[in-house]
Amino acid sequence: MQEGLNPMEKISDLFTTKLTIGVTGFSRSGKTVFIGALAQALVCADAWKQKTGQGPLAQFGPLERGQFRAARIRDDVHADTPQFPFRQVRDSLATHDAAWPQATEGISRLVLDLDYHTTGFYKRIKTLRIELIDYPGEWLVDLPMLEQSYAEWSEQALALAGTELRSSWSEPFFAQLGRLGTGEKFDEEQAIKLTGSWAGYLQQAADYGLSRNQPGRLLRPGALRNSPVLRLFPLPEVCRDSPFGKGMEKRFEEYKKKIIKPFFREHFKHIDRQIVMLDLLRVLQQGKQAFDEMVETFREVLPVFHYGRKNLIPWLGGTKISRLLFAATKGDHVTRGDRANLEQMVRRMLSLVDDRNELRSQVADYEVMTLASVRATEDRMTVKAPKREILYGRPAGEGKASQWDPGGLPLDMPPDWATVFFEFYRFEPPPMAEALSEGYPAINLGKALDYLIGEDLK
Ligand SMILES: Nc1nc2c(ncn2[C@@H]2O[C@H](COP(=O)(O)OP(=O)(O)OP(=O)(O)O)[C@@H](O)[C@H]2O)c(=O)[nH]1
Ligand SMILES: [Mg+2]
Repeated sequence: MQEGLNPMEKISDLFTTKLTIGVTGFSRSGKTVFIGALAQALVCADAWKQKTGQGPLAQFGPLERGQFRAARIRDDVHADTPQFPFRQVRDSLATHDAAWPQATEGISRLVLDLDYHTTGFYKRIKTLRIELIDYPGEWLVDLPMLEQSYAEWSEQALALAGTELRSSWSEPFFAQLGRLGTGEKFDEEQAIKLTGSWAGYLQQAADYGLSRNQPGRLLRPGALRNSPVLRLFPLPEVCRDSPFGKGMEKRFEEYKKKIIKPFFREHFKHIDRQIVMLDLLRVLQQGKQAFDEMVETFREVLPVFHYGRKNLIPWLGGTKISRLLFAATKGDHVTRGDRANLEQMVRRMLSLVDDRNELRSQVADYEVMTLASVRATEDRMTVKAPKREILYGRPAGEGKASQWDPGGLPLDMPPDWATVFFEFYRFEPPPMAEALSEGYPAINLGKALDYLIGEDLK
């Protein structure tokens, strides 16, 4: 129970059911926009109560059945952990010159109390508390490091850094490494410099859309920025026996113990439902290498979602995630007909990832959806024959909204890269005059919420 609550609140807290919903995905995948839009839609749900099937929460069962009463943001709960910047997101989106919210870093949470009527004969009012936790997908990518020694990790990370595409970004790191002696003393200044080069290389790879970037905290340090435990990078065999190499090895173990494990123990372990934001469109636009790495990264990370005690991380004592939703985000960037294709692509990508059928056998329940948390485009048709679907919106850098043809999504999986023609326009949010009272227009936001918690409002 929370400090600072009055006695009535404390009593009602005892009868409140609680659910923790994890929201993850790589940087720029759409976590902040999703949480901001979902919270705004819940707070504004009243506006849509008489209009079944419309509004941002269309298909959220409890609202459509008339069970849902109201949602309240609870600033007083978990007042000691970073709070999701709900108001900043709203101030940025719900204004005349709407703009996407700023990138966020690290972990944050938003707590909402949802009041609803029970479904039985005696209609009682109950409260479901949802805690939305926004955490970087980059942190999950560190998981395989737990199983590795420093030597194993170094060999793998250096080999990856030397591959085509990545090698142009890692060159400064390798040049610096070449000047490191084989009997080097441990020197913090040296460690800072090399970490800077390694982090710079990782950032360039991430900006390009590549996903196997370790240590993930170098990209998303959260509260640990500048902390010595984040001065970590791989070393080749010739350097690993020196005092410098031994110092790095110690740091690697410290990183596992003090950074990776606590995140899983303190946060991940308590997640009941999980949504994974997947910006497949950007990966498709970047091409084969970004796509292949994403499949590989998912293959390594997927076991973390295994349900129950026999999960990949035995020291954790299992995970509780009973519903896992893969959301193909920014679904308003493809034409209407392609939204079903996008969902289908994610399903096929998951079957590439999951060649041992673990999703079906080890994950409690999972679903795939195309999602646009804030819809920035309208669906239109061309006027002249042959008519085809196009998007109406304003890509970044354009003065006004007009019609755009993003091309079609590839139908094969893995795609035939030579024939992929898809253009990702970064659409700006339109002015949304009624956003403060009605929420933002969306695609499948209510459906996503219904999958995650619909059955819990009984
Ligand atoms: N059109 C459209 N664009 C979206 C949507 N969601 C996210 N975006 C775009 O994706 C960008 C990143 O979204 P965020 O929600 O900030 O992504 P994030 O996962 O929180 O990223 P980090 O804070 O960097 O980890 C936004 O600035 C938008 O350009 C959406 O529903 N529709
Ligand atoms: Mg964010």
